Amino acid sequence: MSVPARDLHRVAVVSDVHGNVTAYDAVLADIARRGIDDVINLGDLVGKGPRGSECIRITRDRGMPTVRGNWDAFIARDDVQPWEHAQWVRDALTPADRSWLADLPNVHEIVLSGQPIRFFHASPVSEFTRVFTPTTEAEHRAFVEQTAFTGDGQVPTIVGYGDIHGAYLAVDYGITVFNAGSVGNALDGPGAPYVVLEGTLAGPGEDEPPGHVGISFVRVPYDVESEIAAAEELGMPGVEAYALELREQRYRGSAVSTS
Ligand SMILES: [Mn+2]
Repeated sequence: MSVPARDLHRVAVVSDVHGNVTAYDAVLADIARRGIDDVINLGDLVGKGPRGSECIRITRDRGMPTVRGNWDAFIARDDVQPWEHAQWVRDALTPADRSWLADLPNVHEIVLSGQPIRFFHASPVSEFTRVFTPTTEAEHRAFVEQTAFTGDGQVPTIVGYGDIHGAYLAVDYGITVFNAGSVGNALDGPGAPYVVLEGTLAGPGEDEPPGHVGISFVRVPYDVESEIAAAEELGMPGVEAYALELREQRYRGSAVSTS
């Protein structure tokens, strides 16, 4: 009988880069060092940090599957932004950057080891609907709901998202939920976090159950002071709040959004 290819394949998952090129470069170098080619981006490429356009260029050049974050959506949508920092972020993007952001899909799906895995920025409801770590069965089930936002593909056994800037893993009720954390604006500790998924591209054989998917959390140190200096040099409004977030992982930004 023929045996399907069972080589392990690895996929890196990054999220919430937020214009922080220094952290993004460090994470992508770490991913490359591990020999991983596939990278999925869970959105919020822009805002909070100064170099959104460069983050978009890096992401597009690599052809990374990317879903739309809340910042991506409102920065791309509104000519006039509600506060100075957001206006500055928008004005620093090219028209091509903005239309690329606006056209991003809201969900991305892959299969590893025969398990459907779904990715979105914040929740299956929208990129603006924030959810934290699930504990109850109902909360776990909410992550795999089929909505107008996610479509009606296979019900996932694993869900990955970003948005809350805090990495975690919650496994229960047959549903695995992970948060990739924020590469560019982590609020759960120093460094730039991301996730590596490992499984087979081939599904299980007939009459075999789905295989296992490995989930690893990585944190990469990067030069925070050099990133803050870049933001200062570019004259980014709100640089003091940005510096506090990067140095101390303490949110002190605008009252409009916490992440
Ligand atoms: Mn974010």
